[in-house]
Amino acid sequence: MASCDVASSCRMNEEFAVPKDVEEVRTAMANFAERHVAAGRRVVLITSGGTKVPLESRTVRFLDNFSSGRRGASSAEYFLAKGYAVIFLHRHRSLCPYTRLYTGVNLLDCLTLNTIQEGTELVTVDQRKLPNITNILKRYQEVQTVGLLLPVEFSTLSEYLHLLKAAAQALSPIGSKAMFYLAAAVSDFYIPASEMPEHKIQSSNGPLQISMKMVPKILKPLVKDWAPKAFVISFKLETDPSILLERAYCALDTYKHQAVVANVLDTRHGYVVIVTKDFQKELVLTDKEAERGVEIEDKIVKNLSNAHSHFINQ
Ligand code: 9Z3
Repeated sequence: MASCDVASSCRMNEEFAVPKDVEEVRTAMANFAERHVAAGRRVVLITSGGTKVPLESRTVRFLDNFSSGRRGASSAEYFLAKGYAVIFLHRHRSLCPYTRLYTGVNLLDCLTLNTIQEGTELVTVDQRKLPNITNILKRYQEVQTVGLLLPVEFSTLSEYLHLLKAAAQALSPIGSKAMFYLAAAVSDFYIPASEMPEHKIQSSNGPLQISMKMVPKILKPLVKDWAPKAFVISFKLETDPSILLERAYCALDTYKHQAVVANVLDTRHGYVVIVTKDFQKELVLTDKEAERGVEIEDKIVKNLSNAHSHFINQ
């Protein structure tokens, strides 16, 4: 993958529209991190879901990166169970912690309306249609009561880039207590605002040819300048297994961060390799584990939170 240097990060504001609420979100993230570190917790920023790259300013068409958000959402639950406070920077309408478990369920089919007396109605839930709902609800309410989860949404690549930069700056003061777990699927290509047609591209003009620029590699300034003491993990996604490890080591070597989680699209929920400068560890989910409802994210989070402890103590 080619890379443009985001040291030219001044270009970021020109070519990627700044989201209106970025300052508010930065403050919310900084306060969240400060409060939880004061209470003895570590903070993980999880990115999740795919970025959207518009082809027109008044967008009808866009280029999307595949990610359901399951990896990020389930990892968030395991980090919360380990005592982390979680900033969940995710694609609008991708999977979210806890609710992801019920995405296949039509809520209205689980509810019954009972008339208790005239004018008083009670809605009841059929728990058989929402597996394990009491435990999940208890866990969700504990998380909400303590305010352990801060959801932040993005849709476009521009929003993702600016919000990730803001998060890095907000978490910088907590140093090594911050972890970045970058599971979002981020576009490598974009059309700069200055070159984008305003209106819907007309098919009457014939076949479409698009030229896209390389997206600046935001990991470089994140590791080097914005949050230099943090524990940073990126994800490497390939479809060809034969180049996976080579690409993962290449990323580690280029960005000098702490770990890469390498996965192949088709097998991503059953097999990953964690690559660091000190070790390479394969994590496999057996069929038996899968039947028992074990998820590979449980193993990923265990390994990485241990590595984070080691990093903090160093
Ligand atoms: C991943 O590799 C994630 O594990 C998946 C998770 C997106 C495959 P799902 O959300 O899938 O559970 O459906 N994320 C990183 C993808 C990415 O864009 N990586 C870039 C690359 O590989 C580097 S930042 O070049």
